[in-house]
Amino acid sequence: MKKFLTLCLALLLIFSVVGCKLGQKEIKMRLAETHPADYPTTQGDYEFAKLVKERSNGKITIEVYHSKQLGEEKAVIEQVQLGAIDFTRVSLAPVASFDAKFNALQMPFLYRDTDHLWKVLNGNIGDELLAGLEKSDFIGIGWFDGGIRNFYTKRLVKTPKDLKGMKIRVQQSELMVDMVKALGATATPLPYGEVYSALQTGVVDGAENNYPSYDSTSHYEVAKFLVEDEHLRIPEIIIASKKALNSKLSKKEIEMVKQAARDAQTLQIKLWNEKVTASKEKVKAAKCVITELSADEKKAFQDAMSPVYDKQADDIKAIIKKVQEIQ
Ligand code: GTR
Repeated sequence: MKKFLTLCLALLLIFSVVGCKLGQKEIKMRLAETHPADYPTTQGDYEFAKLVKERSNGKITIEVYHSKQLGEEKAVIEQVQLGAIDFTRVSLAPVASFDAKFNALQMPFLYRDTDHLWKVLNGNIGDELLAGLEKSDFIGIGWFDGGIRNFYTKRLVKTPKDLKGMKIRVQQSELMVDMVKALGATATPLPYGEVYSALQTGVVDGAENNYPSYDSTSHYEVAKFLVEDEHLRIPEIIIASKKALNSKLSKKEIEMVKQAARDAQTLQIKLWNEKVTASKEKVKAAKCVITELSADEKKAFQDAMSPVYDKQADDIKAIIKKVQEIQ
């Protein structure tokens, strides 16, 4: 009897040790990022991964694969949807092909300022849209700053008329194609990594992006005229695979991960602002021609956007209205 009891105790001990170890098994996950390691979104990804690791007591590790190691954004988003990649930080533009409602958060000239943008993203509208991603097999994790986008070209542009007939690279997004068409230019959707050579070889005459991207991709070397028309503020988004997360993490852990992304925003925004200033100085020093516009001159670009707003479906128009009403 004594022997039997000892055996039972020993087995119990073994099972509890094994069980405990299993419970603590390290979970490794991958996050795909298009930008290089020192870019503000990538630094934000690292901060997010650090917070997740700390808050899971070392159980959950998110490895950041920067510089397109896992592919271009559109292909990566598809992989996330299938569950082959756990997370990605991408621009909202290509995400709208999976859930068109997101166009309501990236219409041209939508936000009055940065404060307006953050009230929308971190408020009910942003939360509801992130939650809606589950229908498309994603989990919306959180937002980063993607700044303001301007056109840059091989010839001087000051008015929408100057863009007429030019070939302009846009992200792989119907909305961005419509935006450039409304300005009388030809839209050429291309993956991010192909833009430099497209500009260099004259496949396109220009593109559009924020200052940090204009700088880090060296597009400024081959498209020297930038016009500060400020047509877009496209948020950066972190999305995850619903399939992968639901199989690897508990509901509580998923909530913790979302909070970690929210808390990583502070550092990402700080680094973003610093980078915008540094990039602007760098491209000016490289003799790029920066054309500043008056409010009236910017309005000419904005006025050209009415057909893009008119084209939106009613449900999207309703969200746009809500966004515009946020004070
Ligand atoms: C950048 C954005 C990237 C990518 C790129 C592009 O501003 O951070 O994720 O979408 O623009 O224009 O393709």
